[in-house]
Amino acid sequence: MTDYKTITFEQKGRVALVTLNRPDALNALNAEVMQEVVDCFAAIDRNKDIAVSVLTGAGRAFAAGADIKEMQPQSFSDMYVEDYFAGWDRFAASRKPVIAAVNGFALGGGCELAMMCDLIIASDKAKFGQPEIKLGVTPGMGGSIRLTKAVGKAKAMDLVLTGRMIDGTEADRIGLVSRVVPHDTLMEVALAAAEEIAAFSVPSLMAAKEMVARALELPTTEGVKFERRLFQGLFGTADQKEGMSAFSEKRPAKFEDK
Ligand code: DAK
Repeated sequence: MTDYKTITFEQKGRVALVTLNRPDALNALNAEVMQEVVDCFAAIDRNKDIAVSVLTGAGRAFAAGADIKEMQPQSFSDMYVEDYFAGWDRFAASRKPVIAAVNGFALGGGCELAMMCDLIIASDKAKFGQPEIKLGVTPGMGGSIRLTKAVGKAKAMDLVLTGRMIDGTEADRIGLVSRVVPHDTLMEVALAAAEEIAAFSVPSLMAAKEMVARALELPTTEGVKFERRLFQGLFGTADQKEGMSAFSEKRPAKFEDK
């Protein structure tokens, strides 16, 4: 789980820290990065000792988008037959919570990757944008749908049609990010948030993630039913008994992810 070329993986207690590590190319996302990220997060989902992950980028960027040099020569049939970049759907389907700690440029596929995560904590020096229009294309990794759901049509059209960048503070104001923090405190805040979440029971974290994610896709009555079934199911866990007993006994809960 540590033998990667384009990313780094560290484990800090129940928190995984995954860093996109092509700083000379501003962490541009090529096929190798995608495969390594997908493999790494599949391993995190299988690892019983990890509850939460933080995804960040080395150097000046979170990720400055898909690798333009890799994409430039490709034809329609290359893209279509290989289903280029479809692997990112597997990352988006990760079952444990993922926090994007956005340290710099999050452009194009980099902004879309951040939006696949569950929380986005941004540095005030971060730069978000969907500049694909300047390359003669459009968002292709879910940006048109996830961005529009996050910030609404008016702001999404502005970003997608002009390709302009916004900073972390504007991204916070329009609802694209969960929190914006001073640049120097980014990793401290992101890891503290991850540790706070990692103290909870993994089955309830997975259920919470799944229900909020489905809320964006389901009609209200179906979403409420889906939430209720997951909520009811958690009464089959030992951690529900422990969490509620600990409350009554005025002591901290000791969860076992069971
Ligand atoms: N791809 C490849 N290399 C990149 C890159 C990228 N996206 N972004 C930066 N680099 C490289 C630069 O080429 C440069 O490399 P060298 O020339 O030194 O070899 C190095 O990183 C440093 O960049 P700059 O010299 O340009 O640095 P500056 O500070 O001057 O400018 C910048 C920073 C972020 C403003 C600029 O680098 C920039 O505009 N980068 C491109 C941003 C961009 O357009 N991003 C969107 C890419 S398109 C798909 C799904 C999704 C996608 C595609 C397909 N399918 C499902 C099929 C996604 C598409 C995209 O994301």
